Parts: sequence; C-alpha cells; structure tokens
Amino acid sequence: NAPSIAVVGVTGAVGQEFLSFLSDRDFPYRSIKMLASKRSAGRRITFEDKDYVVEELTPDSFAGVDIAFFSAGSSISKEFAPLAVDRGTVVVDNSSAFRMDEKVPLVIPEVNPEAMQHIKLGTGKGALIANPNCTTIICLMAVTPLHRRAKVLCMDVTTYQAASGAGAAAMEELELQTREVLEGKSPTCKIFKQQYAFNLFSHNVSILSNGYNEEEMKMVKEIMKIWNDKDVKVASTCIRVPIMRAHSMNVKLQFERPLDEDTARDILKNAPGVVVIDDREANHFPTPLEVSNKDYVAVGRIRRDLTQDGNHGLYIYVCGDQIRKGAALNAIQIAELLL
Ligand code: 11C
Repeated sequence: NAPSIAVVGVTGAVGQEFLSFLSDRDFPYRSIKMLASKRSAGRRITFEDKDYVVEELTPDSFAGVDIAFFSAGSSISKEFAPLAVDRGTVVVDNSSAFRMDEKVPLVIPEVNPEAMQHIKLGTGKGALIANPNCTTIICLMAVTPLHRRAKVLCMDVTTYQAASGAGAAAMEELELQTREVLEGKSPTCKIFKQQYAFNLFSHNVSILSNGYNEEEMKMVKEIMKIWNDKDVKVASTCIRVPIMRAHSMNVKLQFERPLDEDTARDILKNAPGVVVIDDREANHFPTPLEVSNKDYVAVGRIRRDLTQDGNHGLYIYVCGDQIRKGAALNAIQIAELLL
C-alpha cells in the first residue's frame, strides 16, 4: 500500500526539488499534500499532470499522512514536526531543528542507514528523522569510504558555499547584483549585508563564542554524530562564494592507518554516489558547475598532505549539488529506506 505524502515548504527551492525527485525516482504514493505558509497558500502547482492547490500548514494537515518532507526552516519544523509525529507521521526534516537530538537519527543513506532501522512505516507510530546539513552530507559522502579503510583521526574542511544554501531569494540576489555591478550600479543587498557578486565572505550565520560560526560547528557536531565517533577531531571554515547552487570544499585528512593516494582513488571510484574527477594532466578536477543538477558528489585533487609524514595524510577536493544530494535527494533516499 503506497504511502500518503506531504511536502512542507513546497514552494521553496528544496520543496520544488522534493517534487522533481518524487517524480524522477517513481516514488510510490497514494496521495500528496502540498503545504506551505499562509503567504503561499492558494498557489497552484501542477505535478505529474494533476493540479494541486497549496494548502496552509496547520496542525491538522497531517491526519492520515504517512511521510512528511519538511523544508520550511527550523522554526516551522520545531512547531509542526512534533505535531505530525503525534499524528503517526514519519517526518524527514531538512532543517537543523532536531539534528542533535539524541533520539532523532541523523542519516545519510550511503553512510549510516542503520541509525534509522528501528523506524517503520505502517505501524501508526510517528517518528522524526533528520537530514544533515548540506556541507556535512557532501563531505561525508567522499570521506566516509576512506574513513572505513584507514580511520580518520582529524579532519580540517574549508568550504566554498553557493547561494542556494541561503535559499531561492539569495540566488535571485546573486543574479540581480551581478547585473547591477556590470551595469555600474550599486548592488542591492537584502539577504546578505555586503556585496556578494564578484566577492566572497565568511558564511553569513552568527559567530559563536569560540570564534567559529554556526555553520562550521554544525559540521563538527553532525560528523561526530553520524560516525558515532566522539574522538574524531573536526574543524571547519565556511565561506560563501558567488556560485549559484553547488558547494565545494577542500578537506585535509589525517588517518590512523596508512592510506596512499592511489588506494584512496580506487576506494572512491567504487564508492556509491561518488564520481572521481582527478585528471592531473588536463588540470581537470570537480567544479560546482559540472555537479549542478547532478545526483553524485564529485571528488578530485586526491593528493598526499605534505605537512604530514608517510602515508597518514591526504587532501581531497569535493563538490556536490547543495539542493540535490545536499538536501532533497538525501531526504528522498531516507524515505526510500522506509519503503
Ligand atoms: C548554507 N548549509 O549553505 C547552509 C544551508 O542547517 O540546513 C542549510 C542550513 C541547514 O548556507
């Protein structure tokens, strides 16, 4: 019996991508509810040849809903996800609201599917499953296969994050500012406080008392939770770059056991959801443009870390589409595990 589905935040960038994955992957459903805030309620959406009216999200929206995909921000998730769970719905939440809750599994299907094996559909019992932050997903897709072989002791990540991570309005702002700057006008700064086009800056979230920002500390905590490893040392520096929709990152790794670059390349070539682009002769490595609208994470620049002795250190460079594998695709794959 196919599940009934709800998409919360259906008019947003990730919400729209949920719909396209449900269709592309032939996700079975017997009914689907399009839910959003009051502001977007009443809008019309055509999906798989059927017309839908976007409904306002209310506590009663979840009666009879088996799986709800949430991507409408943390405060909406905090308010409505527990109400959905009370009504027997399994919620796959793309926000950060419940990620660090001990009772809530934080899942990348290729990395830790076992974390959600106790959650079943059709029992009448609701549950929450959290989708990690996009930077965490993209990073761990590439690093986990190496971790399984050689055990990562330390990881230092520098990210180059696209506009899409800050939502559809930020993507529009990047486009508008690019035109304005080229036309010699001063750029309109609404989403970001400073010029974004032809610039880059430290990630636009708050800085915490330890000098790291919220995005950086999300990566640190989420990686430790997903790997169930309290000893791994992680640090991160998150930068916003004027790219439309795919995140990139340079990752420095220190391993417990030796791992040379050729073995690492072979491991990554066989890793699910990972494509190796590492052509030194042609100077061709992953780019955000090449992975935009792709489901895989691309990895290249696989090279020995010259600051570490022997074969215990590597650098890798990873790119992944922030809206797809970094958000909507991962959530849909979680739901596929439930089926
Ligand atoms: C960004 N990673 O690129 C963020 C967006 O916790 O889900 C997603 C924030 C989150 O800005």
